[in-house]
Amino acid sequence: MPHTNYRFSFGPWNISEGADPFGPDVRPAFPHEEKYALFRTLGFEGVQFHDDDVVPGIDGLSASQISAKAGEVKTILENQGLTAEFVAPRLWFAPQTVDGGYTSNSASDREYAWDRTQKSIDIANTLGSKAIVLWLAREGTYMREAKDAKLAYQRILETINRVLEYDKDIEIWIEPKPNEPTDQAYVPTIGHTLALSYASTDHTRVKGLIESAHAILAGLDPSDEMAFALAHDKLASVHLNDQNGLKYDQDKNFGAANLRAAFNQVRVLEESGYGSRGEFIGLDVKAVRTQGGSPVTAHLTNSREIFLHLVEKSRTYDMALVAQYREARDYEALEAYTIRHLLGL
Ligand code: 3MF
Ligand code: MG
Repeated sequence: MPHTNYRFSFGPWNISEGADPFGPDVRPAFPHEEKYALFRTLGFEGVQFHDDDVVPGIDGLSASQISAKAGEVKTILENQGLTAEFVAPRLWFAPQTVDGGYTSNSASDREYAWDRTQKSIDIANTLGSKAIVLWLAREGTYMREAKDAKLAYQRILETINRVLEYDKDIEIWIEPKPNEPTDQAYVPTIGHTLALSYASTDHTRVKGLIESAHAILAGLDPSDEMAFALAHDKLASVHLNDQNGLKYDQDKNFGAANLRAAFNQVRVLEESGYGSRGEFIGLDVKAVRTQGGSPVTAHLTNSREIFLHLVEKSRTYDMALVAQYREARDYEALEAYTIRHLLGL
């Protein structure tokens, strides 16, 4: 199999001011417009967007104003040699989304969620991106009795079908996550995602985006989650990062908490030829609050570098030896070999 030449992407939110729920910004604001010039020099050619990353203040703007602003960003991307990977409706900031978007108990709030989704599709088209991403942030509950869960799942499926109907080319990539900000989220795993895909009116356009940390938060192994999507040819993108167990969503650097689990993600992607059809290696890594300077970008270049080192580890993993150990069912020897390989011994 020819070796994949990986393309990398991240979203402008990954270059952040360092605020967390317990404290304000620790670095001066760095406007998105100035971020685009950094991508290529950092080794990235794809940009991931929320609708309001492209069009700030989107709720107060008319359709033509939104389209004009998206057009401006498209020109910036072209000038920088960048590709818009996807646009995600941000359905977790506005007052209309406090109880969720598509699954809100309020009909007018559900309409607001649809409106933002439609706008995201229009922006994606202007940017030349083929997909919207649904990270279903507030589609879930804190108190289980607060929503009719069956109805909620039906509403999510209805929304998917509505998108497929609204635009005959757009793809929907669902990014599952089991919790945070809600106590329990609907669509917590890639299994849920693909069930929705197959239940939709055009499953070929409904795929998954797997974030390593989200799989870990669900108590699952990210590489197996990826393999599941790959087995269905439905892994559209990834958010590689890391997570130190069942805590808040940490978005640590790729490989920083569990190098072996990171290796297995890279190995599974490599073995299936992920990326050979232009799929991006997306990174969703957070700049730590303690890091000085502005903009802070080392977490991005470090994560990208670790990924590439692990690609090398994957390409030099002795598959004949692995086959031999599997055949002999000597998984002790297989594990010892794998660890030695990762340690460079
Ligand atoms: C949430 C996330 C988000 C989504 C992004 C795209 C900050 O845990 O990972 O990243 O990926 O909002 O929908
Ligand atoms: Mg993410």
